Amino acid sequence: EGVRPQEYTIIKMEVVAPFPPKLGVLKGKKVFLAAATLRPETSYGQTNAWVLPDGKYGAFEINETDVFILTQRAALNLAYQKYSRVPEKPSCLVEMTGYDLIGLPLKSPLALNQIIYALPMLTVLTDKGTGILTSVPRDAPDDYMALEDLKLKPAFREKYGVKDEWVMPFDIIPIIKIPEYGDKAAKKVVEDLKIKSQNEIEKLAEAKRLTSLKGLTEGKLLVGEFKERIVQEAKPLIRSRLIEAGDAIMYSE
Ligand code: A2H
Repeated sequence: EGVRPQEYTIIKMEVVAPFPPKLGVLKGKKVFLAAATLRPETSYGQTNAWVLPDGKYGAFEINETDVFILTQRAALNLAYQKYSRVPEKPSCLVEMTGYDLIGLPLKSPLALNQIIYALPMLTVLTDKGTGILTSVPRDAPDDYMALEDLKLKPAFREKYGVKDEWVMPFDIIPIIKIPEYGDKAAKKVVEDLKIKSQNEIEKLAEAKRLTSLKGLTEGKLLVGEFKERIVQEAKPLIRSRLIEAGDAIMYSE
């Protein structure tokens, strides 16, 4: 844990009805996977959500209309933050594991892919953020490698009941161009460092270090309202747009 609070943006990834039996009690409500990100400006390039298969999650009523799926720890944190109506002891409408979420179809704000799916990632931390991530494999080395594992390893897909069509067609859209790394920065750096799996945590940390700073200061948006702007200028503007539209909230821990 750092000394300063970390400010995340929670992206509201809406679960498309009809819900599976496990989420049946939520019928008629607006239900979102609540994904914590530090890079809301990459939302255009979302290809899926990540959940931890063995992770414990719950569905919590956030205000009159919205239900968020996230860890209980994150729900408790939200209860003390201003924009939510989560009572101090948030009650869980239904408990679930990551397995119950795999394959859920989602509509996510700004995503150029209309429908994306929740997929398994083995390195998701349940004591950080909401325990749910949005995936942008063009720009995030962790996301790139976890998606490669699913694409290239049929046994891995089978183990988690992941259908081919939830994985295959999504990461073709360029979002950000970094002079040194091109418009597929995560792929470039992962290949340069010869990373072979999502479990190579130290090498992936190095890949993130290399892409993060350059991405922020030299990366240029290739799509959307703030096209041609440098990432660090576009980030607060895109975050504000998302929040004003009711598609995101701030979350700190
Ligand atoms: B970032 P920091 Cl495009 N477990 O979002 C593991 N990782 C988590 C997490 C959790 N519970 N919650 C959030 N994260 C990820 C986008 C992104 C991110 C891009 C590029 C880099 C990047 C799309 N995924 O992060 O340790 C989320 O992934 C590079 C660090 O709090 C979140 O931002 O600094 C980031 O880690 C927060 O990491």
